[in-house]
Formats: sequence, structure tokens, C-alpha cells
Amino acid sequence: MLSDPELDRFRSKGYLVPDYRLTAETLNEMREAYEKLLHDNPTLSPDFLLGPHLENPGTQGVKGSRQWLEFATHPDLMQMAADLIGEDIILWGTTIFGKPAHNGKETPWHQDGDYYPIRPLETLTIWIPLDDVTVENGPMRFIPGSHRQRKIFSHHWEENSDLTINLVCDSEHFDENTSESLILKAGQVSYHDVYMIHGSLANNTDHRRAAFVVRLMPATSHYDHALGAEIGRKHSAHDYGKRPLYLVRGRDANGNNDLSIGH
Ligand SMILES: O=C(O)CCC(=O)C(=O)O
Repeated sequence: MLSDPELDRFRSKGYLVPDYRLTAETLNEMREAYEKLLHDNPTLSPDFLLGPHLENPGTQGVKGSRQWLEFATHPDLMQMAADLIGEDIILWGTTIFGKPAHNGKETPWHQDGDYYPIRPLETLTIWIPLDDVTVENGPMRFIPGSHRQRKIFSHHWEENSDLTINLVCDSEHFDENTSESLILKAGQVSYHDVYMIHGSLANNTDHRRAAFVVRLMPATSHYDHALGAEIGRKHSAHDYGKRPLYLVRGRDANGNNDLSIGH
């Protein structure tokens, strides 16, 4: 599905907004599912909802639905993912960054991979806005090319309740002035590499900017649940020892992925 120039762009910049948009029908289904998710989880902050595709609630206690697994594995999205990371694919996570109107929190500059128990470290993220993204309502911002060294740079912990996550990439590793913002229509999608430095500003507008995020890894890598549990104990992070893996395409090419844990 992806053209050669699109593949080249992904390799050189570390992210790609393909020439593609989900249908209005799919988008409406996602928006309805999101309303239901918010309704079913009234006590949780919509800024960061972990694992909406899971029916067994994790540490955050999100009451999710399998419908999100269906959205995440939409055949077009999977085909583009296969063009980028190969035919063997495991889905290991989803999140919704809801950025509600008026007080949608900032996501500070970071790389995704810092805590991931995946060796070799690989993950392709699909970022799917449910609302139009404008300059004002907290678009994703990428530092193009920051993925090229295949390195996780140093991060520090910032205790600040106005942030969606608290691990922040140290500023000496990038120049914010080189950042590119994703101004997208709802239903467009973006793919980014695990080493990409990225973030998004707060949303103080009258309009929500929710985005559904899908984490995929090439099944040539190993999602190590034991390492995930260790990381989880150290950082009280996000169920990494119990995450169910979904082989969504091809085979477990690595051979060590446990596809039974957490289901
Ligand atoms: O949606 C956002 O504002 C942040 C998303 C993000 O950091 C990610 O998808 O890795």
C-alpha cells in the first residue's frame, strides 16, 4: 500500500503520514466507542487511558472492549504496518491520549522505548486522531531523524501533574526548533519509530483532541514478560509483565514470545 517515496520518508524522518484516511463510518464507530469508554470509566482521567482493547482491566483499571482490537487491526492499517516492519507482527499495547478541551495535558518530549521489555528494541506506533488536529489543540510534534542513531537517550523524571507522562528526554539530545507538527484531519494516521523523540503541547482550546495509539512490534523481536515484570517493579510501570500479546499477522518469527500470558 505504501509507495517507495513514503517508505523512504519513514526511513529518513522516522515517521510517516501516509496518503490515507479511515472512512467516515469507521471514524464514527471509533468516536462512539470512545464515548462509551469514557462513560464506562467515569473516575479515570481521559488524558491517558491504557489498554482500551483489554477486557481484563490492568493497573489503571480501564474497562475496555474488544472493539478497540478490531480498530487497531484494521486491514489497511496492518498492511501499511507490514510494509514498514515486515509480515510478522505482534500487537502488544494500545492507549488513548484524550487531550480534552480546556485542560488537555501536555505530553513532554520523550522516546517511547525507555521501559519497553522488547529485545531487540523495536516498536512501530500507529497514531490515529479521532478529532481534527490543529496548531492550537496539541498536535503531535516529532524531531525528524532523531530515530537514526537507534539509541535511547537519557531521560529525567518530572513530577508534574500537568503532564500525561513524567519521563522527559534531556534537552541536550535534540533541538526543539527542528520539530515538525502533525496537523491532521480526524481519521488520517501517522506511524512512528520507537526511537523517535516526540511530544505534544497542552490543549487549552474548546475542542477535544483525542488520539488512539497502537503499539506493534515485528515478531522477530522478543517481548520478555519476565524483564517486563522487573521493570514494572522498579518503576511501577504499566503491567509490562502481564501484557497479552496478539499475533496479528504472520508468525512468531523470534520463537520466544509467550502468546498465552495475560489472555
Ligand atoms: O497523543 C499524544 O499527545 C502523545 C502520544 C504519544 O506520545 C505516543 O503515541 O507515543
